[in-house]
Amino acid sequence: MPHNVRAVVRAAVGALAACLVVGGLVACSPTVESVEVEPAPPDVGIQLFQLPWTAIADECETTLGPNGFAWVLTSPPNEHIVRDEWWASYQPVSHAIDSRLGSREEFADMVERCDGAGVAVIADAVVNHMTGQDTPGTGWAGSAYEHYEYPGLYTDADFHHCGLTADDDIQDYTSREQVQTCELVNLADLDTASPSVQATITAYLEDLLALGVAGFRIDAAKHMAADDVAAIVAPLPAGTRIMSEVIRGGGEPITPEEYVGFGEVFEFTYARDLTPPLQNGVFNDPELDGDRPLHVPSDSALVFVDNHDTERGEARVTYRDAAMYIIANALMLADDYGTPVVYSGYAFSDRDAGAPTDSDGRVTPVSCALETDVPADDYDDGARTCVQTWPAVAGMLEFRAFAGDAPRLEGVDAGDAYGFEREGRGVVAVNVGSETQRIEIPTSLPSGKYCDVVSGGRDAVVDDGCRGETYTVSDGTVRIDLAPQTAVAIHIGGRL
Ligand code: ARE
Ligand code: CA
Repeated sequence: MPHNVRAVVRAAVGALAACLVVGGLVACSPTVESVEVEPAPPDVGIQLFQLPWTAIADECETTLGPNGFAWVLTSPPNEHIVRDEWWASYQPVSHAIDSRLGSREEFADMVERCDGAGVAVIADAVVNHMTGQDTPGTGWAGSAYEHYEYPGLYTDADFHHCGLTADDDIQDYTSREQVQTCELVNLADLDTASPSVQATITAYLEDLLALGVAGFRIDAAKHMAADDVAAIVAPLPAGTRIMSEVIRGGGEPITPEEYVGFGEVFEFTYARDLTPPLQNGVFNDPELDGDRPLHVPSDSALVFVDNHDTERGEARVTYRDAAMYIIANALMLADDYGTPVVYSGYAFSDRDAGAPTDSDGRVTPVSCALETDVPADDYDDGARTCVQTWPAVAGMLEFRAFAGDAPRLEGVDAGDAYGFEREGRGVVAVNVGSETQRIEIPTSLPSGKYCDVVSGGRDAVVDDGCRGETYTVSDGTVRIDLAPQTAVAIHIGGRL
């Protein structure tokens, strides 16, 4: 790019950025007279699975903050059993913040640097259980343990021995008692109704809060009575975010609704509903009043395309199919339901394979800011997917900033294509078929040319054109010819 052009580009980007920061009512494009838009930084999180603290700190500064993520969900920070599999993280040996993802100092430094970049940190809190090891051992940070003995922390009396199944393992998810007092895959199940156990767990969460975290994912929350979780988090400061993992299960008595009284829950139905239309091309509008059947209310819902469990299980759309993954993420980020959590992990062919480590077993830091090939056509096992840097994802966060709380309008169906408007703010359209498909979407966006943020990414307006594709709104309609398996999104802040 010649020098003078780059200067103009920077000026154009600067104008947009100014309008983002200033707040108040500002016209975001010099050519739009009648439309005043205040883009609001969206509440969008990202799960950076098994990424070390030093690398997350870098990511906050180089990719998450600049791309507009409000918070990052880390993997569990606790001392854990010594094993190569990623799931060693989910077998706590103590509540020391010392793991193969980093030391306590590195964790504290990460929180500080992320805060400085405008990104809050949510820690994954594994508090339903300790290890699932039948033989005694020594944890990552040197703590000795036995299955039901964690010196200085928990002793046998602090654990459930449910006596309801042959090996005390959960066998029947339709039994509330089994799910909450028996063992999840042999993991020593804490008696979370006990006041002293509750106090020990609360102290762990308070320790993390003292290091500056904004809240917690409560791992395996379904396996603790909602009253127990409520008692554990009650002493925490107001505003602490509590995100319970309660996988909705057909025919199960324990529901996510039980956990919304003290925080948010991951709504697994959302991802399950998102995928079938991508495969069969049959889209239906959700009920457009914010309520959806088998979903918690929008304000309580954390939604995702996939997470570290589902990409190894039920998810049918993952990083492996970047085109469809972009479509799924675009639909989620354009939607008016829930708080989206983007997922970014590493490629694998073995479900259990941990992230690459150094010879001491520490997980290797990787910087996504240095990856230029995103999304990659093919990821080698262990390679980070770096979804936070995919232009389409960054562009959709910008779309969401401009969409604000504008309602989602009735959708338009055209063959394998589907699209909808966020009233007056933006239009998204996807084509999941193998043929190019034309779709015409009525819109109240002002007439003009708009830059697509899926192909162009964030700040897609450059000089007198678009970095990606350009689409025209005229006479209250936008006509889009969608290539096979692509998405398009235009918003009010991206008008030429
Ligand atoms: C590993 C081995 C086991 C071994 C155990 C103890 O795989 O064979 O017995 O260690 O040594 C993760 C891994 C597990 C791993 C575990 C501990 O996924 O493989 O076990 O760590 O290292 C249920 C729970 C839900 C849970 C999922 C996985 O309700 O909370 O199972 N999800 C969280 C995390 C996981 C993590 C754990 C909990 C444990 O996200 O990553 O496990 O901390 C229906 C039900 C769901 C049920 C689901 C699967 O859908 O509705 O409730 O989810 O089936 O059973
Ligand atoms: Ca339990």
